[in-house]
Amino acid sequence: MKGWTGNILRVNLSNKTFRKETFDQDFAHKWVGGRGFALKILWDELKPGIDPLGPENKLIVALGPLAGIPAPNTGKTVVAAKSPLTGGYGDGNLGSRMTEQLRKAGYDALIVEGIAPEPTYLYIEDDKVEFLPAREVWGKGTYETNDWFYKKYGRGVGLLTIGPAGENKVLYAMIRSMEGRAGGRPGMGAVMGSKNLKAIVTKGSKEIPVSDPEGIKEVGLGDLRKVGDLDKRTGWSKQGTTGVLAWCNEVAALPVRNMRKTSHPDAWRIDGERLNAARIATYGCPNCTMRCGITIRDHEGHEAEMDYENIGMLGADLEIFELDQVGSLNYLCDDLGLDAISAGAVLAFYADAIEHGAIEGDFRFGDAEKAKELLKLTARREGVGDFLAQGTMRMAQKIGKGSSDYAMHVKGLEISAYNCKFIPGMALAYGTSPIGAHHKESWVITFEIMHTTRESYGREKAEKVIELQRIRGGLFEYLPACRFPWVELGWGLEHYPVYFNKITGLNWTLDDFWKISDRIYSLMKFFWVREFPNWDRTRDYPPMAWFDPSNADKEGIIAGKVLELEKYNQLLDHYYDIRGWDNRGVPTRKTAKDLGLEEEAREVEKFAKLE
Ligand code: PTT
Ligand code: SF4
Repeated sequence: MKGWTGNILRVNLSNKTFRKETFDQDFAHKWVGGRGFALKILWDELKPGIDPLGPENKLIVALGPLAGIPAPNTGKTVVAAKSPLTGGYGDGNLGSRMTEQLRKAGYDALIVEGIAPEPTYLYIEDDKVEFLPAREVWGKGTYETNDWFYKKYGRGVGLLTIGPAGENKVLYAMIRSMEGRAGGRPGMGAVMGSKNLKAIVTKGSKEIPVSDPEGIKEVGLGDLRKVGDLDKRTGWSKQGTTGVLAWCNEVAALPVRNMRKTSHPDAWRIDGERLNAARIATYGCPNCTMRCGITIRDHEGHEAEMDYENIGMLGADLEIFELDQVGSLNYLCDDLGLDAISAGAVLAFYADAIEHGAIEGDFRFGDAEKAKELLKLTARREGVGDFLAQGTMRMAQKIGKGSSDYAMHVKGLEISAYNCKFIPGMALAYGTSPIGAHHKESWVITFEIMHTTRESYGREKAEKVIELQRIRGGLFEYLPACRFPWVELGWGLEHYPVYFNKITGLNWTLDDFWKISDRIYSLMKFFWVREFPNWDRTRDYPPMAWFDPSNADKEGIIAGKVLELEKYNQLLDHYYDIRGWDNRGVPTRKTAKDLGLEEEAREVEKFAKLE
């Protein structure tokens, strides 16, 4: 079986044991890698209802055929577990040297089980696994932690770490890797912290098995150069992801004031042009010629790496328009190991609830210094930080007084930086994202605004959401590879079967991939239904604030407009119909059979009847 190592490393922190396991061709061909592997392992091995922060949850690090191969943007690693934030399936995808090192060590996936009796880090070098004390770095920020490990093992090792937020099980703590990279929004850092696991360090010396090594080198390296040239020609990475901020402001899609507003006259002060002008360094993931990370000097003099989502949520949504202050908030999230999207959303919701008299507090929109203090309290779970550490869904449940309507999350995961008060297709993309509200699954917003009308709730929007989910939430998450060459530069999807076939020796077409994407999406839904057997379609709704006429913009291009619930339900019906799911949003028996999920369907039927 070329293209896969065929091995999974299983490590148990409770009793310090490990073993190398193998998987067969059927497993490889059915789930491919990355998200596919992680999901199937978690489905098979987790008992429903387990505590995500208890010993029974498992942290999966998953790779796949493209991981670490010389081809465009193949430095991505998937981290996954049952999410403590949402209670459902959770994962994230981050650039890391772990991608290549873990594969060179001989594994396509790592399963971490149990809880270490004391702060620990894992050191994996080929067939060797060590459980080592992490006392010296426990409590330290991720920058200092990374330096400590780099000093000990060199900068070339694969390294995943958590900060104090993960150690203290903040429900939206993330995992950090190399410079400027973070992943696992639905609390993957908290799962790592609950296991007393500060870091995973990996070094490998083996060859990654490839069917046609010369062929992939020739095509892959040539294409890496072409993608780099394309990037230079278009100038995309001058502003990177932050180029979209000015556009969101212009088209009334920017999150402002807990998403109550959709644009702001001061937004230009934190846009991509200002960011590029303030740039002091550039960074990127391994195997990438685009290098989209932009670093600036923050208010306290740190080097802060910035992306659009972070600026949107920590800047515009909090009405903080000093770029260096937004940089400081971003730096703190990175150092403490907090997801910057959820952290921004939580603070915005807190300020909003205070403003509406639902809760007492002294935090106001625009107060950067107080926001920094709150982030530090959150990571340590001190004082009000313990409350903020739970995320908007639980905060709203505790506050009551109708605050759930403006807690901006779906399924417990905070909405990222696209305000869909009047963008039905993108609202559907958030509603149906299989890990909670994340733009990564289907960024339909540009298609919707540039090529259709915002007024429409037509079937074509549901079709487009699914088409993008197949590519973004499917293909790029299980190969895995960074999707930016395709999204941002228009690098054709037809290149990916070429890489895949040279690596595996197979002869797959894009249609083969879409079936796998659909299989993964249906199994992710089964995962949720098994955890929440009384599943109903309201869980696929965005927050009620987007349907509330009193929340409509008072001026501007969408003045007086909000989403309409009845029409959103029609759009959801189209979506379910195309997917072959029933009107609760649950895959039918027939769909399960068509996707090769009969066994999984039998399992889920123990919890909820299928149609
Ligand atoms: C991702 C989410 C994103 S998505 C951003 S900015 W983006 C935020 N980044 C954070 C950060 O930084 N620090 C922090 N403390 N919290 C952060 N939270 C937010 O997390 C990321 C890039 C980006 S930048 C995007 S869109 C693309 N995402 C990809 C993806 O998901 N899959 C894939 N196959 N390719 C992708 N390419 C792009 O990668 P999560 P990264 Mg991250 C500092 O993982 O959980 O999905 O959260 O991966 O290596 O940092 O690169 O405008
Ligand atoms: Fe990483 Fe950006 Fe390159 Fe993608 S384009 S691999 S996110 S540096």
